[in-house]
Amino acid sequence: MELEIIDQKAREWLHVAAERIRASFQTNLSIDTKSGRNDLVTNMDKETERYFVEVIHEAFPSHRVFGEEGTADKVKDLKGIVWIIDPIDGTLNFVTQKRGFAISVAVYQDGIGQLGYIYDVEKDELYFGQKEQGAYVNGRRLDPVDPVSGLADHLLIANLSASRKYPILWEAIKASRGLRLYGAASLEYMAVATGRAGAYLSANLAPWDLAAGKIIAEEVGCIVKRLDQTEIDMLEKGSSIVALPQVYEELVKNYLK
Ligand code: 2AM
Ligand code: CA
Repeated sequence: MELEIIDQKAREWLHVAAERIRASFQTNLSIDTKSGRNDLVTNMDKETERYFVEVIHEAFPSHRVFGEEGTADKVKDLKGIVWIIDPIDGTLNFVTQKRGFAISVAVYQDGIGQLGYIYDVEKDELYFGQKEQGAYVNGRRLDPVDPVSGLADHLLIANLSASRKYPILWEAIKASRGLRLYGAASLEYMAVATGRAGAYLSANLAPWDLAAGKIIAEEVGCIVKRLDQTEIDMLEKGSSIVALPQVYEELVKNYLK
């Protein structure tokens, strides 16, 4: 029952947050750098995270919030209900293009992903997945992914740092239909979940980059792991692969062993 109320609230808050982000298109953003000149944070990243933290704490005082921009709680375990939030995934796209970014919100209960939301604000597309209840985009149910098509049938998404650490991945890209890069992990997860790409590989993602994507992608039959094929620990940064089942088998057997 509580999940139903959480779901209702999450949708309400996502729409408010998206509207505020859209309104910010007409204003001057204030942009700061974090770890380097292309690691950006804007006032909208911070304001959007602060908004979620405030409304979640007010509506559900026992829930904790784990997020990117430092306004959330210091989360060291996943006991109880923890919201894992990236207020703007794809900040560089947001700043330079005003498209290709998303709000990513996930609800984990005792470490298990229950609800995942990825809102492509510019396209007005809300992806949603609920554990064992399927996945949807704007209310339309997503089909399970194709379990038999392989690497040669699909585009691959891989970020370049992933291929530097795993040079053999260039061979996998050659064996695929080609390389694509979108610059927002959550939307790259959705490209695989909707069958527009066979896999997305990244050397370094944070929990908030993939927490919602993992729930949604697994609901349609994708495999989600670290590049070394271990399970993802939602408290740690690290590599990630999301792939259609047959593409995963081929990547592991031929390129990631
Ligand atoms: P962000 O826009 O929220 O920072 C770009 O390839 C993708 O990787 C985006 O989803 C981006 O999220 C994420 N990303 C960029 N730099 C990162 C870093 N240092 N650690 C983890 N994720 C990062
Ligand atoms: Ca972010």
